[in-house]
Amino acid sequence: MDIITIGDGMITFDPQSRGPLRFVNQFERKIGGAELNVILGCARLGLKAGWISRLGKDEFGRHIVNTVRGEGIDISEVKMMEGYATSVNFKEVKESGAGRTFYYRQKSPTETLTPDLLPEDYIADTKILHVTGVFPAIQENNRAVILRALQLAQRHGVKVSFDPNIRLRLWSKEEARETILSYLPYVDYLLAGREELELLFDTAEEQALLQTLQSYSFQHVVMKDGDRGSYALVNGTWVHYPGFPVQKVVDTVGAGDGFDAGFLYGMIHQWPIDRTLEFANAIGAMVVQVHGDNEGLPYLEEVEGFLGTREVIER
Ligand code: KDG
Repeated sequence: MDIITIGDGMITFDPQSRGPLRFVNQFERKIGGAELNVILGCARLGLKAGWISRLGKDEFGRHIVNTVRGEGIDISEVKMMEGYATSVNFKEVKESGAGRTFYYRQKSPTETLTPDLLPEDYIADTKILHVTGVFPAIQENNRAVILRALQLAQRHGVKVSFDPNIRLRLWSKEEARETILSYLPYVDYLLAGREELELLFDTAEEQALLQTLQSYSFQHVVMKDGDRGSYALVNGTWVHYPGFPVQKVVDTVGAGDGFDAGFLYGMIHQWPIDRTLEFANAIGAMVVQVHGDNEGLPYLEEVEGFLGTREVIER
C-alpha cells in the first residue's frame, strides 16, 4: 500500500432545504468520515489505499463497503459487526449558509477494534499511515488504538501523517489537547488548521507557537488556512502558499481532507514542498465547488486540468 488509514465511516444525510433540522423533510444519503475522505482522495489520485475500519452489519454498512470497494480502496481490514449500527450524521444548513452536524454514533462499531486487533503486517506494509483526531474522539477506547498504531508505524519505519480534525461535538478541548499531544512525538507530517494549532498549544502568539512546533521532530508542519491557502514551516518561519480563486463555494466540508490527500500524494512522489502545497491547495479549491464531503475529490487528470498542466477537452 501507499497509504492506509484507521477511521469510522458514516452515512451522511444532506438536507434538501435550509433552516433548522427539525423542519427538514428531505435528505440525500451520502457518505462521510474524515479519514475515509482522505483515502478516497488518495485512491482517486491513483495511490494504493487501504482502510482499517469497523461498520455495522446493516444496510448502511453495506452501502459504505460497496462504495469504498468501488473506489478501488482495499477493504480487507474492514469488518461489519453484528449488533452494531453504522454511524449516521445529519447536516443542517442555516439560511445564512452556516452549517451544523448532528452525529448518531454513540455506540460506534469502532469500539470493537481494540489495540491487540490492529493488523501489524498491514501497517508495516504501507508507506504512510494517516490518522486524525476524529477516530480517538468518538470514544475513549479508540485513543489507545491510535497510540498502538503509531507505535507499530514507528517500529516498522512507516511515515505518520496526522490531521487534528478537532470536533468539539465529540470531545472537550482538554481531552483533545491531552490525547493529540501524546500522539505528536510519532508524527512526521502534521496537517492542521491555525485554530487547531492554537488550541493544541494553548497560545495564539506566533513566536511561541513556532517555537513549540520546532521542539518536535516533524518532517513537515503545514497550516491550512481556508481560501487563503496554506503555510509550511520552513527554517523556523511560515512560508505562505496562496490558495486558488474559486468561482462559487458551495460546500467547504471535506476541503481539508482533499488537501491532505494532495499533500500525501506529493510526499509519496517525493515532490518538494512548494509543488506539493500548490497541488494540495488546488484540490482544496476543487472540493469546495461540489456538494458533499467527498464527491468533489478529483482524479489526477482533473487536478492537472485545474492547474493547467494538462489540456482539458470538453467536447
Ligand atoms: O472532514 C469531513 C468529515 O468531518 C465529515 O466527512 C464527517 O464529520 C465528519 C466526521 O466526524 O468524520
